[in-house]
Amino acid sequence: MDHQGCNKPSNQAVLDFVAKVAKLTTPDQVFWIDGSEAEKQSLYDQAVADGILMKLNQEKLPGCYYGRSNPNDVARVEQLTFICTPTREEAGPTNNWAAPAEMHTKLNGLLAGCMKGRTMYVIPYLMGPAGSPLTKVGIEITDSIMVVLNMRIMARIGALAYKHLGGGDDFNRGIHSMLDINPERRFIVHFPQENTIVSVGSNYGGNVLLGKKCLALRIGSYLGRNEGWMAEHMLLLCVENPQGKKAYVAAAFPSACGKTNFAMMIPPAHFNGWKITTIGDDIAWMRPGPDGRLYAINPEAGYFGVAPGTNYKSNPNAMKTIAKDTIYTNVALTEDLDVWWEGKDGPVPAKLTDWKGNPWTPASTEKAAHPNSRFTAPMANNPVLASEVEAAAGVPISAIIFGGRRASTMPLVMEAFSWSHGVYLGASMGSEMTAAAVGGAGQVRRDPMAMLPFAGYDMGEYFGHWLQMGKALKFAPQIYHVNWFRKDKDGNFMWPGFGENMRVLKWVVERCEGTAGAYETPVGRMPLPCEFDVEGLDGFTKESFEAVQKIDKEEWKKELLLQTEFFLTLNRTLPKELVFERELLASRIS
Ligand code: OXD
Ligand code: MN
Repeated sequence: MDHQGCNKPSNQAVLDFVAKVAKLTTPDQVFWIDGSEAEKQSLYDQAVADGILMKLNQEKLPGCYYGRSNPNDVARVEQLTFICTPTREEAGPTNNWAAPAEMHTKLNGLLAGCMKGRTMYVIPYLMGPAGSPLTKVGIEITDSIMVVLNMRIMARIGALAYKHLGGGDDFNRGIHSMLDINPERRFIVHFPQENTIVSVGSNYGGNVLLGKKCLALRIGSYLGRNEGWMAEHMLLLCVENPQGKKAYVAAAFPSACGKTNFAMMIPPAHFNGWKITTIGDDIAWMRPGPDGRLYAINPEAGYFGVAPGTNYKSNPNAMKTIAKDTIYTNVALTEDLDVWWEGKDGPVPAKLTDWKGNPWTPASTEKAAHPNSRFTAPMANNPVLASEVEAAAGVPISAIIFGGRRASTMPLVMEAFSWSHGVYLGASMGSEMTAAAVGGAGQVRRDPMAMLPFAGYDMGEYFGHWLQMGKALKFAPQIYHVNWFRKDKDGNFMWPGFGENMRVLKWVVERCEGTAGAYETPVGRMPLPCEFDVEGLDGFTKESFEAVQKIDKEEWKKELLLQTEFFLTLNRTLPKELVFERELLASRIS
């Protein structure tokens, strides 16, 4: 039964786990993934033969493949995502909860016999560089060849995971079955106490690449609280100044606010000699180091990014990253099997096949690419990949940046007065929803630390853990809040964004080094207008800077009410530090 793949481990706990799942799901065969190049090619060939993937134009896009998902399965499903802790309180008011025993019974019913006629793949993987004390081992069992091919880009897979695990049983147990890709039978379920994830009924990355959102954020945040570290929805980058001095920055923005663009940013010509390199674009695992600083790793090995809007202006390095060895999902296809999406460079092609497989022309009323169409690309392709990405000890973080998409109220940049004020800035973070999201366009949804869909336990306790971590650090990073999206009264963006965000980043790192000035406002410290570099910015003057930094007390009073409304929902466990921070803010803006 298990003759394929040559990576059957000797670890008894893994063998027992796989045997138990095989007994329940009754696959025709078990395929032990070894992560080799030969295996990769045979899996791609199999996926093409089965009609699951299509080979793209290999002259234009060497090593690239294309897949379409079921139209009912194109995004993460927060309403079907569960945290099954022994009590509802442990999961907290921002998560869906079910009792673990009940949920196991329900899932076992769905899993019984579900792999009959299918191959069961066993993927051993590492989240984090081999040899890092922060790295975790996962075993994902799946009946989807798409999951195997995407996982081999997004994580370090194969024998190295068994080596890291040794003879122990400390690994995340992940079970995935597509079932019949039916939203009625779709559940993404986490059992934090059992270090187990069960995902059924979907084949979409965020729901099924279990190392990513499920392990690295939801289970990771739970493990981090117990073990004294942090799992965060953050990009990680290195800024190098013209003197060769490096600083490392982590930044949390909600989904679709430009994390990948920021992580791969090219400093504009004005910043001759400055360099940005990428450590991660989505997830950071951080823990205090022996010197009292906070050290971070990127647990992932690839980028699972949104294609629409990606182009040579918004992110030239991403365009280069996805030019080879990439899997595209739900984008549009040109006649010569190249990929296309809304916002790609160049003229709109006269004829395309859209993400559903239908003919498309510029006259069509529907989008050619799904708005959440994706690329899965190895980080090794990134022209500005930081060498530190493999550093087992991680990199010492100087600054943490929080940010959202806000048309009003929030200035371009401000610095927190202290760690607890910084935690408050993160905890009260909000971002405007797009027209597609429930709740209506322009409405601000609170998304604390960009972790609303990803915290694996009670949100108030999670804030408490942040405050605890500050106490565990001798040299805690300085915390900032940014908003690239403020608009003037005519609805125009007040800040050019993209590469010009380098001006804000420069102030941030120079503050951390103690070489840039600041002044205090009721909401945070701000760059001195006489110091903030606006040279070479077309039409953007010192006055424009003051306008984008303006604090409108009336707007802030409304903001405070909205923050209070959100905090009330977390009332049971909201740390008192945050209550006091809110009171201080209220008195400063009154
Ligand atoms: C992602 C997300 O896919 O945040 O990274 O949804
Ligand atoms: Mn994300």
